[in-house]
Amino acid sequence: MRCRNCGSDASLVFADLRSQPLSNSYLRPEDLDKPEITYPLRPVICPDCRLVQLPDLVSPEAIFREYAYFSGQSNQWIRHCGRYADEMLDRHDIRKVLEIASNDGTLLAEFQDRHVQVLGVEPARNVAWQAQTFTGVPTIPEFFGMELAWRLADYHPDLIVANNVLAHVPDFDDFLGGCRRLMGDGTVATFEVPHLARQIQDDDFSQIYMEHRSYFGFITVQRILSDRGLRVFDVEEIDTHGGSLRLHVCRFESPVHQTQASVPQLSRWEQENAFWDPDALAQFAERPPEIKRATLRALGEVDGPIALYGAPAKGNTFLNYCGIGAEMIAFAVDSTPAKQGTYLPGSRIPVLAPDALNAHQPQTIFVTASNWEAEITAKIAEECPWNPTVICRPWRAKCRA
Ligand code: JHZ
Ligand code: ZN
Repeated sequence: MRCRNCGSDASLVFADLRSQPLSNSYLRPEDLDKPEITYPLRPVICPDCRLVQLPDLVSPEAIFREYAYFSGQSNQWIRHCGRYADEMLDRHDIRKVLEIASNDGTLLAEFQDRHVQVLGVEPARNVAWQAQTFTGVPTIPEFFGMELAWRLADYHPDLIVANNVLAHVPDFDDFLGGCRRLMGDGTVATFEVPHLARQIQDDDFSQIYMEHRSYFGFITVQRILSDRGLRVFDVEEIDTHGGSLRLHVCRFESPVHQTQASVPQLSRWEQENAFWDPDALAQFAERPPEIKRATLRALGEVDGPIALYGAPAKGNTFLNYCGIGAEMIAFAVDSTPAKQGTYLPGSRIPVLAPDALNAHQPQTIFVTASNWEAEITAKIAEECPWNPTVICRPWRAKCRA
């Protein structure tokens, strides 16, 4: 394919997870006797800018207009948002915030609580409706780009937030051009993106799915931004979604924000640890088959029914690649009302409310949202007095609740 960022021919395979249905396309009962469209999950590496990427086989409309992910389902995420708001208000003079991909308004509500004016942009109509109606966050139910930026030209945000959205963007020029259009010399934007190096270090291929068009190393994402007039002036490594980068960004020429030592330090670390070497990145392709074999061995040793706690998109990639379905997993539970009563795409494992655990009392619970392992394991210890075995990252050792 042609690299989404620099146009080079990108054909070095990063992983081959076979063909899978969209990972956030949970099935309703009436969908069970219909075919599922699958897409080849075979991200490739650009030899020049090292962007790991999937082709644009699915339109954003098809993925995002009705969405099953509501960020407020995790207490840890809500705490993360509160800490972020405090950090940014301590660091900058912020009176107005714009969040792109604001989901159910969980993060913007934290700024509202701190008497900051907020505006969200969220293309998933069902999620935007929840933000507007229940969270009370003004939300524009549209995709962000240059056209919307021009319409928002009079908003003048002091802070633009774009968490876990850059990976979904098909056109960096349009999206980042829109961000730059809304920024003045003092404006700060923060982008949180899963860090490719952490995914490789943690053997984590579960975040590879069609919605995630791009997978970022730091040097790569820094250059994607600078090629579009934006400068990373600071970078933090944070624990969300299995290990992410929080990029602090300003207009390239801004005299206000000086570039911190964290930026060259992380670039140097990636170069010194072979995360800037396309051939080294391509070695990751060997890991999914090994992880699949180890996982099936671990789950094959389990006596009795297994339940899942959490029905994340990343779990669907993992289950479908490993060929794990309803013959091995009795059911999944998830706190997201929109997911309850559905079936996981591909594996067709039924998704129930968490109280189903007590009704069935499975002796083994598998957590596929390894990024929420601590929070979910604590909930299991609290909600499941029969002390089930909790399996997380089954290709490693099992762990108990
Ligand atoms: P979670 C999302 O992916 C969607 P997913 C998105 N595509 C993205 O980019 C990545 O995040 C970064 C449930 N749960 O957060 C809630 C409980 O039931 O790992 C969720 O359905 N009880 C925007 O879907 C799922 O687990 C709990 O106590 O992989 C977790 O999904 C907790 C903590 C979670 O994101
Ligand atoms: Zn490239």
